[in-house]
Amino acid sequence: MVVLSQSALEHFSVIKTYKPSSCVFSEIPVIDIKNPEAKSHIVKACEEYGFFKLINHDVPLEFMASLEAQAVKFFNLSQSEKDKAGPPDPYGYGSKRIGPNGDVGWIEYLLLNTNPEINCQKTLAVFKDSPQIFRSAVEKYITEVKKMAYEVLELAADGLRIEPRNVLSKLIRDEKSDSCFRLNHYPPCPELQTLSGRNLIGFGEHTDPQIISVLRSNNTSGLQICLRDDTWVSVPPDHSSFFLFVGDALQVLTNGRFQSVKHRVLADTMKSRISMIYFGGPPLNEKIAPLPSLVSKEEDCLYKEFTWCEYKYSAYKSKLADFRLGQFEKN
Ligand code: GA4
Repeated sequence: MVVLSQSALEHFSVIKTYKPSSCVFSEIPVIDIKNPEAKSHIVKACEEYGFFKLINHDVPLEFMASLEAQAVKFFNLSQSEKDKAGPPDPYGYGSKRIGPNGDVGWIEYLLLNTNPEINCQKTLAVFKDSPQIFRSAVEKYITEVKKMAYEVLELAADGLRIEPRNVLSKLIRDEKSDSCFRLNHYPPCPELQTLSGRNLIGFGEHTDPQIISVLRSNNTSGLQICLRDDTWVSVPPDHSSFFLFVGDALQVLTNGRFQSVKHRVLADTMKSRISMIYFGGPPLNEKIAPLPSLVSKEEDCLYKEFTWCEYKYSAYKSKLADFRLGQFEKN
């Protein structure tokens, strides 16, 4: 008989469970960034799914492996050590609680600003003798992933035939860009499967507020995306590729031509899932509105103009699953 600890039971009562969905996303768009047709493939994938897998990139695999090793090292520390890097306000270590409004999941994480000077000290202090190794692994990885994200946004602009080709990438390239980075650990959860045959939610359904998100995970499954017909499909993991997500701000900039994708992560019953995600956001004072070249007549403009700061503020007042763009739509 499986005996659940009291604390596990308490968590299961608040964290949502789902009947396992066996549907694997077999048509996942796979884009070779070096293919001469990549620009049109990216546009098609962003229009149809708001999501794609990117292969043949130049991010060294050893950068992914070293950062994953650092993440494992951190998450293997005792709870009291990890707690010293918390709470996430919004940066720092968090466990089970996601955001400030009562969302919870079977997860622990480190949320960092991509500018290491911001809010990183309490995290680095936990690495005691080797904070520089962690910091350098994060920096090397982020530098390469950012370069790749710029390239993807430039290819997207080419594919959309908008000019200049850096009209999107400059927003996340700006030195004041408000981008962040998260290391997630979804511990395995064998008890729940045995008890009820259901899956436990690791990170609940949501869209990312930023422009673009770049995810890399180890080879443990769990990521699901929601298709336009509202069905959820599982994305097979691939530790040497990246998965890219259109965020809400890119939906607005493209006047809804690209759509941000709802996604979630389910905890695995047997294996730990480790993921690292770069969220490319614009500077806080940047005005976000549909690009004029993507709006033929003024009446076709779907969104009101807002600053990234206003959007972020409203996101932090919302629950994870809320439809955050609703209040910025024109009627
Ligand atoms: C979702 C995307 C990123 O992980 C994140 C998340 C943030 C958080 O975990 O602090 C939010 C969530 C995310 C959207 C709505 C708000 C803010 C939790 C939450 C309930 C770091 C982000 O930028 O927005």
